[in-house]
Amino acid sequence: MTTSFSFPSGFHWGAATASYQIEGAVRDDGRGESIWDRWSHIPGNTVNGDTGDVACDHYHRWREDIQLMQQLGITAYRFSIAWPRVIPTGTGEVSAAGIGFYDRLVDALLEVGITPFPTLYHWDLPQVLEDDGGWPERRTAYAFADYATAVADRLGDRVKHWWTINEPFCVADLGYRVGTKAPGRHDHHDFLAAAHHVLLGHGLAVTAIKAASPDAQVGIVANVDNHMPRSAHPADRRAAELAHAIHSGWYLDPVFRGEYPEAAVNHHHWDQREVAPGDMEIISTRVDHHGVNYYTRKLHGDEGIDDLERPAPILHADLHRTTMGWEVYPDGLRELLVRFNEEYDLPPVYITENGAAFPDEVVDGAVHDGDRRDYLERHFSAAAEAVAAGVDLRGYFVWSLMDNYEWARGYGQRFGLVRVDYETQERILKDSAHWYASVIAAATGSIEASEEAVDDGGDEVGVEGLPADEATVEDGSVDQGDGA
Ligand code: IFM
Repeated sequence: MTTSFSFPSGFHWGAATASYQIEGAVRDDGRGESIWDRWSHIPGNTVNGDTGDVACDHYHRWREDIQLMQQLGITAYRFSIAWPRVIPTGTGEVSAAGIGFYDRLVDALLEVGITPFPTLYHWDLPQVLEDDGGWPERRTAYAFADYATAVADRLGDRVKHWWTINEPFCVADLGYRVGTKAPGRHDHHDFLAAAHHVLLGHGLAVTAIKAASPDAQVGIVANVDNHMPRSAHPADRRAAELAHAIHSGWYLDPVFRGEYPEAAVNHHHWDQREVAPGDMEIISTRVDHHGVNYYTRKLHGDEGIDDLERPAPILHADLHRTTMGWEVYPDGLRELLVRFNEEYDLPPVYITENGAAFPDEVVDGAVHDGDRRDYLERHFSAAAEAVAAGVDLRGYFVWSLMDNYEWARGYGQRFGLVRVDYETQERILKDSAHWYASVIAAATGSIEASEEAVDDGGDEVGVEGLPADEATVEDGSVDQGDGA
C-alpha cells in the first residue's frame, strides 16, 4: 500500500512536548513549585505514584534531544515554557537561570534550522498562585499576561510563533471540576470561573506578546475530540452537539465569536457573573493562527448525562484503540477541521498535537511500532484531505517527540517517536521515527524527486514503509521558510 498526502510548500513538520512532561530538574536553578509538583506527590493521584521530578531529564539533555530532532529532520518544535522556572514566585522577578534555559534552547533550535513554537502555559501553574486562589481568581489572568510579557520581552526577538494556553478544557474542567488533573479540585463554580479566566488570560497575553514583539504570531491550542451522533436520530444528534458545545464550543466560540455557546451555558447553569464588561472583546482579540489537538472521536446517543455531568459517550468493545483507550478514528480529524473552517473565521491552522500511545517493546535495540506509524499515516492523509477541502493548514506537530510523563497516567503511556528508557535515559528512535524522517525528507525535498509523484500544486508525498529512499516527492525545491 502506498499512502500519499499533499501539503502546501513551507509546511511545518514538527513534534511537540511540554515542560513538566519532559524537563525534570524540578528543583534546579531556583525553579518554583508548580501545581503538578504538589499534586503528583499526593499518594493516589497518579498511576504508580509517578511524578515529573526526573521525567526525560530534558533540562540536562536538551542538546542531545535537539540532535534527535535533527535526525528526524523536523522543521519546527513545539515545546512549553515552565512559568515557575521563569518566575518562581508566580509574579514579579524573572529568574535569569530559568529564562536562560529557554533562551539557549531557542538559539540552538534556530542554529539548526528548527523553528520554535513555544506554548506559554501547558498546565504548570506556580503553586504560589494556586495558593492565592488559582485560575478561578481573575488576578491569575493578569499574572499570566505579565508572565507572557516577561517571556516575550526576552525571546520575542527570535521567537515569532507563540501559543498562549494549551487545552483550556483540561486546565479548567479537568483541573477544577473533575479533579483528575492538578490542582485536582472538584468544584463546579471554580471550573466556570477558571474557564473564563483562562480565556481572559489568553486574550490579554495575545496583546502582551504583540506589544513586546509586534511581528509575533499568536494563538491558542484547543483539544477537540470529534463528538459524533450514533445515528441521524434527533436525540442522538442533540447529545453529540451538546457534548461538542461543552468540550470545544465553550473555548472556541469566545475566541472566534466573542460569546459562549448558549446550550453549554444553560447546561452548566452559569450566570456568567465573572464576565466583566469588555472581557469578551479581550478574549476574542484576533489571533494569527490556531492550534488543534486531535486524538479521537466520541460517539453519543440519547444515553443521558454521565456522572461528570456530560452527555455520556457510548462505549464499544470492538473498536481499535490506543492504550489510552481512545478509538483510532482519522476521519474525525478531517471532519473537525472542515467543520471549524465552515463555522469560524479561522486564521491559519496547525495540528499542534496528534499521536498515539501503544504498547511498544524493545526488540534487539529497536521498537517496531507499526501501529503508531499507521496511526500517523492515516491522520496525515485525513489532514491532507482537509487541506484539499480548503482548510489553510500550515503545520503538523506529532505528539510526542519522545515518550514522557503522561500526567496522572504516569510513565506507562508511551506516545513518543523516540523511546525513552527512564532508568538509563537512553533514547532509541522507533520505527515510526524513521518513517516520519522519510516523510519529512520527501516533503522538504531533501531526497530526490520521482516520477511517481502527482503535480497538484503541493508537495505530494508517497511513502511506502522503510527505508527513507522509498519516499517520493513532487517538488524538490520546497520553500522551508516561515510559511505561516
Ligand atoms: O500528553 C498530553 C498533552 O500534555 C496534552 N494533550 C494530550 C496529550 C496526550 O494525552
